[in-house]
Amino acid sequence: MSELPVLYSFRRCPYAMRARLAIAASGQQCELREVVLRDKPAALLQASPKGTVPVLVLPDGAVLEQSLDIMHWALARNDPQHWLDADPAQARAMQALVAECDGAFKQALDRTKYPQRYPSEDPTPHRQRAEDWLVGLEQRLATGGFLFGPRPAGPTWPSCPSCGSTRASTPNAGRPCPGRICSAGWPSGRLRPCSPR
Ligand SMILES: N[C@@H](CCC(=O)N[C@@H](CS)C(=O)NCC(=O)O)C(=O)O
Repeated sequence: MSELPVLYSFRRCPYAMRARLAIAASGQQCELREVVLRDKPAALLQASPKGTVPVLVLPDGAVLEQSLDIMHWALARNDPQHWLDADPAQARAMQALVAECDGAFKQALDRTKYPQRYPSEDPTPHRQRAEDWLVGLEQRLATGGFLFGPRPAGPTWPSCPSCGSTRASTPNAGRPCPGRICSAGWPSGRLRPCSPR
């Protein structure tokens, strides 16, 4: 058994990204095991048979197999940037936004990015739904600087990898990416508009 927690991750997975972001922000040390999704290691499947990443295996053998659980594990240990600071009403609003991101937005995003997986569905309305949701985020950013006020807290981090993923899905020249939000500002904690491409 490793002395450090072991994080099974995939570089481009937005769920793994947010887990890694929280772990980095909290300063927790982990052993990072990058996996190939089409050839998952036996140790990952043994720890978490559902076969998604991220998965965090703690030194005592406990397994966290949801990205939000991993984020909360890390930030509960150390939250120097106060990502989790919120009054109860704000915390509920943040959770609702993350649920939208992981639910309706993700469904629309998948149907936009991978139309071949949904041959009986027209991707156009799904793309519109995804864009509408991103425009809502932009309106929040325009008023507060971040999604919930003047500093990066709560859902800024869980949702920004998915927003970046939307941008990555629209490389067609001449068309603005949906919602124009991109991930260019992560290191400084800001989401900011990206230029059309
Ligand atoms: N609800 C999970 C979702 C994780 C998830 O769906 N990860 C994708 C990669 S982005 C995955 O591992 N899919 C399995 C596969 O493609 O085989 C979480 O928040 O951790």
